[in-house]
Amino acid sequence: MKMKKVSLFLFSLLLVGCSNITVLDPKGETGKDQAYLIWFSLALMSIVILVVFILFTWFIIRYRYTKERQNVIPKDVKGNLKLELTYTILPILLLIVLAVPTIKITMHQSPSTEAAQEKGTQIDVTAKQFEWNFEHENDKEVTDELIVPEKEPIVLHLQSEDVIHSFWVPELAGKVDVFPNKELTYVIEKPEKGTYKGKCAEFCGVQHTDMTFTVKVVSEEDYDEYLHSEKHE
Ligand SMILES: [Cu+2]
Repeated sequence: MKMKKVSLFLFSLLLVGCSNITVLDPKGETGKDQAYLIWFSLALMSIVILVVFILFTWFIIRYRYTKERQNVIPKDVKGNLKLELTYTILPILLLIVLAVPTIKITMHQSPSTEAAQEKGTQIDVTAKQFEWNFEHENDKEVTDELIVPEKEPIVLHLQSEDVIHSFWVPELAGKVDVFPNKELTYVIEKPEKGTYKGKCAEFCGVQHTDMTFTVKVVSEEDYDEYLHSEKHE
């Protein structure tokens, strides 16, 4: 009884953390592709689980111990080609169906190692214990706040000054590891207008939890004005 209470408590703790899964409410194309992969694999897995549980339930009822059958010895079966082919080919097909969009989206989204020439708003991102520095095309530098225009892709040039960090804006994109001495180019496609929370997703030291930032996606006019304004918002 005590165990039950403890596990119930632990389980509710787990659920408390679920209120903020913004990954599943994406606000841009990159995030939408990632969420699609999560839902798609979940759907495929659910089909498998459903089939397994239906068969499982059917078998334990159909072949349960009964008085009538207690002395029955089942027929000796040596292989069943049809069945074996089915449970070999079916999982392979399922894995192929899962692999095609996964590989396509992963390849498309993975950061490139060279300072790749991608079209869009170019931002130099420098991570260090425990802050994010964003440098715009006109050398405007801001800490922990990234303001970008909507519609255009955001091309991030990520680098770390010290240890490995990880760039993550759950509603938009990520996670991308940020390394010292190695620049990565990562593109966030078609972000929608809004304000989003970002964080470091790689434990990087004692104040790792404070390594947060904000991303504001604004209209192109507002971005222009912001770029040329003196004061840092
Ligand atoms: Cu960090």
